[in-house]
Amino acid sequence: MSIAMTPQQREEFDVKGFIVLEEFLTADELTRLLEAADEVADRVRGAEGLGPHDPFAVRNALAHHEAFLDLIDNPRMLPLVVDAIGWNIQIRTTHLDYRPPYPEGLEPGAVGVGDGADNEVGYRNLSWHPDLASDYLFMAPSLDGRLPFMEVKVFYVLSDLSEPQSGNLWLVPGSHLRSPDELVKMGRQVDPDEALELRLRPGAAVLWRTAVWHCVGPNLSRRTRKIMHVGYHYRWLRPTDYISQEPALIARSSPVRQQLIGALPGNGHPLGGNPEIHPSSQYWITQDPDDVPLRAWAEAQAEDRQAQLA
Ligand SMILES: O=C(O)CCC(=O)C(=O)O
Repeated sequence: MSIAMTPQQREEFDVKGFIVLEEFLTADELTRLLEAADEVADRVRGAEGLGPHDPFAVRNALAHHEAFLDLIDNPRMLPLVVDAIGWNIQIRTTHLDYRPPYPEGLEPGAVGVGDGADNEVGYRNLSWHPDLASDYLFMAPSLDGRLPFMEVKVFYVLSDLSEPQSGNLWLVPGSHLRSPDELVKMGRQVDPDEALELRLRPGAAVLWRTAVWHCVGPNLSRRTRKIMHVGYHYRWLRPTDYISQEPALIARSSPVRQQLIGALPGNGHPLGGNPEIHPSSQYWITQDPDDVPLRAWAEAQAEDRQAQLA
């Protein structure tokens, strides 16, 4: 049973591949995240020797600021995430993208093609792509050429992306149902009628299947693009941002948060009760319910919801 998603949201998520939630963040959450983004940006620029106009992204952002960490189990978003992908999940990636306006004279390529001077000087994610699919990552045979459902991300809009060409996220609605090979055969050029430039105000969030073809448009505005993505995938896949998080971070986290940051909250052996003769990863078939606290959490939420509806 769904714990938060409405039937209409479920349909949008299944058919288009994403759900837009305008004004999702409260004013306080947004202010805190923007302050965090600027603080982390100052630190990263100092550490990497970057100038004020250089774009950059920070991965494993949750380890860089408490405001980013708090996003992973945001109490209004986590129920939607669990409805979308289930409870046996962890964070694959959390990333902050900080993209100042393009310098004067920098010529962007066509949207999604990645053939402009902006691509050459290192602006990232300008070409259409689904996540978790490329010739060096996932070109394994599949049932019908389509990507299996592996993860969702939540895109949080921190700066104003309501005007076109402000470094907006572009999506091809419904493309999670198409084969990545089709995109390759199309020369990664998408019919403009099929592409959607999301125009969103600060505080909006988008829960999306990352198999949806997407890209970032150029930032020809006068504002820095500041956004976060929080990616959740199944615990039996490996995260991209970490092997394991810092022990101190794990120790001070709640059990649900421990699960989300890739730890096993219970005291059992990660390979189960008979690790020598019959090892069985507890990220797969979990014997101790305390090792997957999001399950009990989701079941309690579902019961509450049922009681409310009765
Ligand atoms: O920065 C963005 O909004 C999109 C990032 C992206 O395309 C990716 O991480 O695969």
